[in-house]
Amino acid sequence: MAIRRIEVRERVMEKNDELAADIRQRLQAHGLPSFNLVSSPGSGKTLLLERTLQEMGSELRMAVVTGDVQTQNDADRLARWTDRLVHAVVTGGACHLDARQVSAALEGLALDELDLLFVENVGNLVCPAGWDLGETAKVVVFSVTEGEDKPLKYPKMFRMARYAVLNKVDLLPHVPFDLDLAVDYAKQINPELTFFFTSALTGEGMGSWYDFLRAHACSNVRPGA
Ligand SMILES: Nc1nc2c(ncn2[C@@H]2O[C@H](COP(=O)(O)OP(=O)(O)OP(=O)(O)O)[C@@H](O)[C@H]2O)c(=O)[nH]1
Ligand SMILES: [Mg+2]
Repeated sequence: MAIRRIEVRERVMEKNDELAADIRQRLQAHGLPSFNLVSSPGSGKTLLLERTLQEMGSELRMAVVTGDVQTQNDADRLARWTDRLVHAVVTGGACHLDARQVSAALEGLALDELDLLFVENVGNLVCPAGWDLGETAKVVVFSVTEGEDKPLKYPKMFRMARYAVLNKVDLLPHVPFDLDLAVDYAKQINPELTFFFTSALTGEGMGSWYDFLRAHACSNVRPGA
């Protein structure tokens, strides 16, 4: 029984990797970068994206696929800041998005009319690490209320990510959190990580995040340009 279950899981992962490769090819054909935001629940993924849509929406054409175990609350929040479709994937219990769900969401998007694609994964520091969604890079969002040791306790997520957003820096005066130590721990796990220090609430540090997005955005020609 146990052996059979392992085989099934391997087949599921194999199928996911095939679909992810297909997504990556489709996005690359449009020169479209995609960032998969992963974090523990409540670190600020949705607020970061809300502010990004609000403040960068006139400059960059962005679409979001957002996953939640239950409710489409995040999609409702995000839809307030964009006229583009926000895809809500309700996983119905699964603790991560998979490539099949992202692939289905892409069917509804005009990829050649976008500059950036975001995926907001289910809030969980374990499961989403192992699932390739065909993204350009995973961005781990890590807030100052979570404790400095999270990179050491959940190393796979920090190893799989290329970028780390240290969010809620507005709360630093109120919580015992050593920012340098947190960065040090994260770098022990993944020396390649590039960091952003933000408050999605006050807007502090968002400029560097926006510069990064500008630098990576696809320059798909706008109609009439
Ligand atoms: N003080 C402060 N609060 C923040 C910041 N970013 C998010 N929050 C608050 O933190 C809570 C969770 O934020 P969300 O954006 O819903 O977090 P999330 O990562 O999308 O959560 P899940 O989708 O449930 O995993 C909300 O009450 C936000 O207003 C920040 O930079 N500073
Ligand atoms: Mg959210």
